[in-house]
Amino acid sequence: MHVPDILLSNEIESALKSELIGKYVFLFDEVDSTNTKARELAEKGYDEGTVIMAENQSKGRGRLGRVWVSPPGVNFYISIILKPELVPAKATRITMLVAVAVASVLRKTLSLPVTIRWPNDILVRDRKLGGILIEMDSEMDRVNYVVIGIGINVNMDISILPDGLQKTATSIKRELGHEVKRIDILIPLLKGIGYWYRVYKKDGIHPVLNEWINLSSILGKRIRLSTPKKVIEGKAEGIDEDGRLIIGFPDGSFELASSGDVTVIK
Ligand code: BT5
Repeated sequence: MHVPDILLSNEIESALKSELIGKYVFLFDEVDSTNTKARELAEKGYDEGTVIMAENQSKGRGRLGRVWVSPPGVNFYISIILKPELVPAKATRITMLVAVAVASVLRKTLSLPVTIRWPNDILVRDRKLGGILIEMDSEMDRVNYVVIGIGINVNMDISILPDGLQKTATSIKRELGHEVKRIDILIPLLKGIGYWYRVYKKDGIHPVLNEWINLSSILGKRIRLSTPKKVIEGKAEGIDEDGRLIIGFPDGSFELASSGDVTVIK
C-alpha cells in the first residue's frame, strides 16, 4: 500500500519552535508561486524567518521568467522571508549561504554527492536537483526584505517532466532509488538554513565562501557562461565575496560575472 506523504504545518512549527527560521510556517495546497505569496506576506509585515510552502505551484518560476516545473505532493516549494542588513548589491550572499545550507544538509542526511553550480543550482552528478530564486524589496542603500525561494525535487518521477528536462534534471527518489519521507529532510533543511544564516550574521561571508568553494561543481573547470547579452568561455577560477564568478582567460586576464548560466565544457 502506498502511504501518502503528508506535511503538516503544526508538525513543522513544533519541530522548529526555538529556531529563527520556521517559527511561523504557512503550508498551502496550491499557490501560483510561493515567492509571490511570501512577498505578499512580507508586505503585510510578517517577520523574518516566516516560511511559506506549497504542495503545488501553478506558476512556479525560476530566473528571467523561466518556469519551475512544480508537480503536486512530491517536492519542496519553499520560500523564506529574511530581513538581513545589506545593501542590494550584496544580496547574492543570501543565495550563497542558502545554497551551502541546502547542499550540505542533503549530503549529510542522504549521503548523496550534492554540489552547487554557480549561481543558484543544486546538482547531483551533474543533474539539477533543485534551484534557488532570490527576490527582494529594496531602497538604494538597503534591503527591506529578501524572499529566498527553494525548489527541490524529492519524490518526483523524472518521467513526468517535459522531454527537454528529463536528461538534465533529477530527484532524490531517482538518485536513491526509493521515496523518502519529506519531513525527515525538511526539518534538517530549515535548521541548516538557520544555522548558516547565523554563521553569516556572526562571522560574515568568509565561512560561507569557504564552504561554497568546497561544494562547487565548477571551480577549476573550463566553462561556458551564457547571459542574455553574450556567451564567453574561460576557466572558473573562483568566486568573490559578493558571489561574482571569476572567469580566467588564456592571456591571463579575468572577468567578473554577476549573473548567467554556466555549463562545464567537457
Ligand atoms: C532556478 O531558476 O533554478 C530557481 C528555481 C526556484 C524554484 C522555487 S520553488 C519555490 C519558489 N517559488 C517559485 O516560484 N520559485 C521558487 P533557473 O536557474 O532560472 O532555472 C530554471 C530552469 O530550470 C528552467 O528553465 C528549466 O530548464 C529547469 N527546470 C525547471 N523546473 C525544473 C525542475 N523541477 N527540476 C529541475 N530543473 C527544472
